[in-house]
Amino acid sequence: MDYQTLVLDEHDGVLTVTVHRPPARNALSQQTLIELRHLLTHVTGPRAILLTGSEGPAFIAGADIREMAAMSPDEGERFGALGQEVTRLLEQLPVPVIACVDGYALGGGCEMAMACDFIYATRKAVFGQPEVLLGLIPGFGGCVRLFRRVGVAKARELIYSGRRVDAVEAHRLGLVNEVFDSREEMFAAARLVLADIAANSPTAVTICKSVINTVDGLGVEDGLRVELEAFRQAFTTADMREGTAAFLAKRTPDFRT
Ligand code: CO8
Repeated sequence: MDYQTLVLDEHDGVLTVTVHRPPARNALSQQTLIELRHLLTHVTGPRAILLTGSEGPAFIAGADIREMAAMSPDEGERFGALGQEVTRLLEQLPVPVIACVDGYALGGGCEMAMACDFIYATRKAVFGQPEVLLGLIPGFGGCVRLFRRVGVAKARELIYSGRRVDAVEAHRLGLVNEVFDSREEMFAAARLVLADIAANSPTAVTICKSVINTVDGLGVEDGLRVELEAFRQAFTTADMREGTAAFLAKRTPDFRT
């Protein structure tokens, strides 16, 4: 597929996906979501993904309001389902995905960021779910994911009020892992943490991601059962044999998977 609204760049196994619609503040049009769906269902090879927006005032200023304004309820539902599918694809990729947020991450932009494993941001970042200001509701998973990150009371406050929070407050709330002074510092730190992750067993990291996704929303008993099954799975891998042997031999592990 020829991507019109995404820019891709792969370096050292890290694929940077940049949403690029500067005139619309990188808003998610149907075209952008179809491109993201295509990319995420076909991507093979990178050991990690960075999701960002093209440089400017916004990371992603939400779903495309111009397109939504003309949609029937059926079309709106199809659009919502497409956005949800993209967030689920991001969340379920077997490799780590970091959102690098510089500027506005509003509505669908905040929802895309929350579908990533974690979020790094610049001081310029602004987060919010302002859908109710438009007579809409968060439809790409905001009602489902925000409270898991910031707690249910804060999520209610943010979603009902449509209030925006800056990067420092988003960090305090646990929505953002770290705040950086510049875009360059943010990307450098993201690459550094991905290098740390890459030094570990890729299989074990993938299993951890799958367990965290699966237990999200389960009770403790069911969650522990899922974790135990995955723990058993880790024992079947060559990485586990190599990692434990390397520790005992006081050498660096050589993970092949
Ligand atoms: N969609 C379409 N166009 C947009 C969007 C958007 N979300 N945001 C900005 N634009 C466009 C503007 O219309 C404007 O276009 P034009 O130049 O043709 O007039 C251009 O981008 C620049 O916008 P501004 O002049 O407003 O730029 P500023 O830098 O002053 O402000 C803001 C940037 C703060 C991001 C501001 O543009 C803004 O508030 N945008 C809207 C933010 C918003 O409300 N987002 C939530 C949208 S709803 C949503 O995401 C729902 C997700 C779930 C959908 C489920 C479907 C069922």
